[in-house]
Amino acid sequence: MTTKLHVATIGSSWCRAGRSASFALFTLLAPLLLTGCGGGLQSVLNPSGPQSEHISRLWWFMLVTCTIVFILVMILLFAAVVRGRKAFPDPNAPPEKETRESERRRGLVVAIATALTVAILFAFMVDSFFVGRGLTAELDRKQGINIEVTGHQWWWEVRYPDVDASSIFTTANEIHIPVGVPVTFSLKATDVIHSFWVPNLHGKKDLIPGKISTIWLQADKPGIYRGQCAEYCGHQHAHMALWIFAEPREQFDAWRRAQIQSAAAPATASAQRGQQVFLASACVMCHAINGTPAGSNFGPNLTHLASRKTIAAATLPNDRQHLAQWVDDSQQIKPGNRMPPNKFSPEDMQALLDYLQSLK
Ligand code: HEC
Ligand SMILES: [Cu+2]
Repeated sequence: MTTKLHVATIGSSWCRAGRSASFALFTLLAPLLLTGCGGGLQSVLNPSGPQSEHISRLWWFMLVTCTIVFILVMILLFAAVVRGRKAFPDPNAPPEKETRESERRRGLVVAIATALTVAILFAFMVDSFFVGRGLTAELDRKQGINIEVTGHQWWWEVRYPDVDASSIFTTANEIHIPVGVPVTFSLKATDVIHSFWVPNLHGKKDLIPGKISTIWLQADKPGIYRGQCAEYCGHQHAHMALWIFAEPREQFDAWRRAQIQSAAAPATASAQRGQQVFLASACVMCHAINGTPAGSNFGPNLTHLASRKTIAAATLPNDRQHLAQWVDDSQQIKPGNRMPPNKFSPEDMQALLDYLQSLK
């Protein structure tokens, strides 16, 4: 983004002659800029796992080959225009008779160009076939961990299954995974089709109501990767993002242990009052806080809300001010989302915020 703006600013300050050059440069660089210039948190060009490595290699192979072909075609076209002008200086004079020799030469050039085109397209096909095989072959290594992701309008429900029922937990929009471990995602949808896409780690995979699809990925570098719903799913489709936190195993295990716990009992008088406000209002119709009577899974599970960096599918930072705005009237922020406004007295609101922020 910043790079794009930067280039645009430079472009506009150039003189007229420089402008067409800067436009050409921009056109050449546009694909790179659109993908975030390779260093991005949400970029196909910054592969951080084996799958995305395959995909980005194929991408570069196609880009470089097509660029060379494009430049060659332009050079030949230019040469043909220049030569054509020289060949017919007088537009009214009849063209020279073609000799058999030059006709044969042209035929040969066309044949070579056709053969090259077929060879290049064939190379693309073979390479994308092997990339496709590489992406699915590793699925057979059914080790590692499983995560279930359900797409809702417009947020992601994330469930960590376990053979031990007491270790199962549910969170939302922020997915922690261990580095260097294959992670199998089971993808579901309850309303419309969504698509799970974390470009640094893998390609897209649709979430289709009534069907479970799986995608396998692995993060080789620790880091935070942004993902996004990649299938138009209604009004707030653009605000349906997610974060993947790829962490060293010990850090992941510590996070997991904390998430399994029920919510901490409110420690202060204000938080206690906040809990009562929560339990006495509509929140319990839609949200679960494990360890309290609130058990609905219509909306995101709030048991460890305060451990998340963002709320509302990566739309807002998770701080007191944004939490207050969200609870008061989330429709101002994310119009059409499935949470109604809530009107509280200032004291009740402060108590509720104290409680929500205590849910570490
Ligand atoms: C009719 C159902 C409903 C009610 C009632 C409701 N919510 Fe929600 N809430 C949702 C849904 C759905 C979302 C997800 C919205 C989105 O991101 O698109 C949500 C999101 C949230 C979030 C953000 C969670 C996250 O991790 O992104 C918080 C915090 C929250 N609600 C708190 C409350 C509180 C507090 C109340 C009661 C005062 C309440 N909600 C009442 C449905 C509801
Ligand atoms: Cu979606």
